Amino acid sequence: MTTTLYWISGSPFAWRAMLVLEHKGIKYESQRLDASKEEQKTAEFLAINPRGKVPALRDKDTTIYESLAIMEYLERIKPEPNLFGSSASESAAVKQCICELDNYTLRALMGIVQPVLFTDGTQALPDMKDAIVESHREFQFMEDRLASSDYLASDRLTAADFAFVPALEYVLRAADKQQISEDGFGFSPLGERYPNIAAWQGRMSTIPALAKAYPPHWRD
Ligand SMILES: N[C@@H](CCC(=O)N[C@@H](CS)C(=O)NCC(=O)O)C(=O)O
Repeated sequence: MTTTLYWISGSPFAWRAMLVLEHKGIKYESQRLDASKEEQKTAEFLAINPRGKVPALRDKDTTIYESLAIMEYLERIKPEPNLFGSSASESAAVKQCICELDNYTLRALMGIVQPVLFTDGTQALPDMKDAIVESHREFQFMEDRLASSDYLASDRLTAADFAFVPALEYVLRAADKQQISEDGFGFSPLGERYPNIAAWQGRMSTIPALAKAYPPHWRD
């Protein structure tokens, strides 16, 4: 085995890299790191990613970090099934969508996910107001896009769809913490406000890679 993925269960960035590995059927060795033991900050791992973050990928003599770089590398070493577009405009649409997700959508969603899932939950709901408004704006972008296309960046599955899966799962997980928000922050049930995203989620759920890359600690 020459390809190794370093990941932390539940990391949305590692999750998308694993989705691409699984979907392309690339054999890889799984190196799961335990964030509670700060295994991503050991000297051994810092030699792989000096930023001490996952995902990181090793393939023969190549070491890469940053999920977008990893996904694109995987596309280059195994071009099929194509996930990064087969024309200049389709490739640009895929990258544009992933950049939007990383620069706007994930940032907005973290304003909900972080206090709900990663703190003791005592942060007052009013403090999250801006993040909720911003997150809905981002979801509306996705909703509108999915009104005219079955997938986010093209009329077929691309890496952009895999990049959005973890973000959606996170916000739904936070939304289902009913003791904090009775209306699931307006995200749950998803189909009520965002029928196109819910339909997309249904299509995505049939892809075998999704079950394979689902965070193991969320299964329990
Ligand atoms: N821009 C990076 C983000 C990577 C990232 O933030 N990873 C987080 C997990 S989601 C991490 O490893 N955090 C551990 C830490 O910072 O100690 C990418 O796309 O790969």
